Amino acid sequence: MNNNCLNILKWTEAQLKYTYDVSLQQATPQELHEALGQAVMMAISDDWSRSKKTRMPNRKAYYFSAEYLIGRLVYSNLFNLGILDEMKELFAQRGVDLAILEDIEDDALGNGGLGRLAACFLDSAASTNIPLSGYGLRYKFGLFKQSFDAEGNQVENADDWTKFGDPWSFRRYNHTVKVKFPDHTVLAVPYDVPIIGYDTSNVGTLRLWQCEAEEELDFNAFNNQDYLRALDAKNKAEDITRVLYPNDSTWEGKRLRIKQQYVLSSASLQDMLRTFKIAHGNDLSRFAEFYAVQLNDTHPAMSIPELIRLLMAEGMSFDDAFNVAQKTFSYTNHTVMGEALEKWPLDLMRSVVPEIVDIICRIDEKLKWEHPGLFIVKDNTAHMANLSIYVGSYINGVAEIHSQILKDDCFKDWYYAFPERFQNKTNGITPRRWLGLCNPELTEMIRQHVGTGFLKNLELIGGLKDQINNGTIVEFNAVKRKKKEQLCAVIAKHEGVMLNPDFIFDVQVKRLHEYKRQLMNILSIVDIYFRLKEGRLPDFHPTVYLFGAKSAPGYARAKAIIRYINRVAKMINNDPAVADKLKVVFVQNYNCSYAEHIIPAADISEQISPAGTEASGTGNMKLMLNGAVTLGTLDGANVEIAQEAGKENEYIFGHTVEQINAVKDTYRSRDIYDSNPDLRRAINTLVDGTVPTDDAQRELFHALLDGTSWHKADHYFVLLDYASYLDAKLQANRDYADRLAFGRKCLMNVASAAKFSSDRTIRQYAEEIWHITPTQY
Ligand code: 26Q
Repeated sequence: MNNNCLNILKWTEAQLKYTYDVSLQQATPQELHEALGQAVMMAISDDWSRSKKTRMPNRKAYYFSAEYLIGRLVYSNLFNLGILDEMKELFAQRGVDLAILEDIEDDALGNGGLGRLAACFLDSAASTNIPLSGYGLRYKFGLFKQSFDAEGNQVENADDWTKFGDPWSFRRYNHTVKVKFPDHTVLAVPYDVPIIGYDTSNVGTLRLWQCEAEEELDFNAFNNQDYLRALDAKNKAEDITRVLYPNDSTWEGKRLRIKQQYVLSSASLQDMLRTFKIAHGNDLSRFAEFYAVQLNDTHPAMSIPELIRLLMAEGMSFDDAFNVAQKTFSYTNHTVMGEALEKWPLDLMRSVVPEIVDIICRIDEKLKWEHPGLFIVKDNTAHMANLSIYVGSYINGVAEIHSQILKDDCFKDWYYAFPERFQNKTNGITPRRWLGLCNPELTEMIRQHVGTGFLKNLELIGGLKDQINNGTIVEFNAVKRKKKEQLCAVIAKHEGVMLNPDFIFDVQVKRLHEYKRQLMNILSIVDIYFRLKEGRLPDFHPTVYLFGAKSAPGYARAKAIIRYINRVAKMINNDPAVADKLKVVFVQNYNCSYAEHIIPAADISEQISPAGTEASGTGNMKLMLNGAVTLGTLDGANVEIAQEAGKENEYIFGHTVEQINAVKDTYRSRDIYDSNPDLRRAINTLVDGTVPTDDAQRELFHALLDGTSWHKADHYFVLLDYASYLDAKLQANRDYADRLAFGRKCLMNVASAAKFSSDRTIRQYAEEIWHITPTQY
């Protein structure tokens, strides 16, 4: 038995005793989590400090991100330490089932893909010894918790994720920095989260800033019995990191959001300047020789003017500071959709960060002098993406097709001026969490056929391709069946719905957005439902359609779609005529931990955005790695998934980017509605009383068929792609009957997923953008 494990157990028991006065067996899940977390922190502390020191002398990279969706840390940390099974065993011997920690809530300091990508990157960098640290914000409330009311509405509840403590971070008050605003100065207090590498003693760091007041209590006001005002400064400071903005994919011009972005930028850069001086002395002109900063979208783009400001405050000229900044920063774009691009009104910005605005304007003048025709400031508005391209070394998209669209379309003029800056870095996912941890059964099966090492070197998984035969397919199908049984238990517990693991599991899990077309999915289900009742699909293999998605709280259309899906689910699930054929489940509070249950059980992965809208997607990769076939458009990373696994092993449908561009100006959804009676009947259920209707559903109906003042009808081409979508969906359903042929497709997906390891992605960032090499131990 591993010595480490026994120590951790011993320390856990000691912590429980002296902080809660309980035994291992008496401890609540929260108490056990707290104590075990502290014990693990003790166990890794030497490795952590050694890792920091070893990195010190060389060039390092920093990931600046407003979001980190790290999920539940307790299992993944034990997993990466290689002791998860042993610890489970040790606890079991003492009558404690570590599964009780399933009650522990996720760290959800992110919305979706962009935040989860940041977490995967940190895992990959730590595991491959790449010297990368993360900087972010420690929101008091992460992404809201979601439930559904009796009508099927999304209800949001605050995610008070630290209410039982936070054993996975250390508060480092001695590294506190001050961040100045015109009307107050706040403290940014760092909390360091260790990023434990897999199969290495390297431990990386995620440093999260929490805002606090310099003076928590105004004693003058207090003495005058003005108790509320006595706390003004405290609240005003703490407000800044109070809550994560729950929008993904739409930009919102809120002043508090500027403050968040500025705190992230300023605090992180001040911290880097401090460590620079310790390691390399006072010659700040050499800053970029040692530090590279990756901007995770434009959310931290105020770092660019802020670095220039800080360097000028140390005596550097504007031109020299500009050059340092340009060599330091690179920018990753995560969206092609106009409404997501950050454009800040200068007046609003000036009222919060006046000096930053002055510097942006100075940069803009320089740009317009050098490149008339390009701009950062236009109509008194700062375009943060343009700023990031201009004062940066590289800009990259997150899948081949996305990076191409950036060059051809969104940033065409910029590509013309700076072609050498444009790169692609196709996204990836960490195989530790998304295979090893969430699917130990499949991991073990793969190990038996290709040996160990593939969780660290996913290229090895390709070795499976030669071993796909009836034997391994049967084995794979048995694993899939087991994961479905486990998921059924989870769904029974959390949703109170009983599912049958013999059904096909068809899964769409991602944020709720019109462009992701959950509406197209549910319309096809309604269509299938009616056809089944008419006996028109005699050989239909029983299928459960699973949805998991949160809507931004202010996004009325997305909320209407959730409600409609829930109403359809209720109708179908209560209809005995289809009980043995069809189920629809919309799980509540889809998050990282739920994903870890759903993804291994999926047969079909729905990736159905219109071509040219989803930058990459990463859920598509997680589902592929766990042996689901993709039912998808040629959008984002789906293109590369089909390339890697072979188109014959996916269900690709719909218009391509070129085809959409060719028809979009003349496209009339109503013509399709008029000519396709099955689709018409499905769409009519939005308004005809088949399920309870309401104004918002009527609005969805009209948006599909008539358009609105701001969008033409069916902006996301639901009707355009519908027929080929349904064809592909029904084809997959027929193909499933041949369990060997279908299982072969699934295994081909598993065996072809190597490219989508975030280890590969992060290595490419290191080599091609940051120009850094792994630390040697
Ligand atoms: C911006 C300003 C104000 C408030 C919120 C925001 C905001 C927050 C989050 C804007 C966008 C986001 C998140 C975007 C996102 O998750 N994009 C996804 O990034 C993934 C990783 O690259 C891709 O796989 C997805 O295709 C992309 O949608």
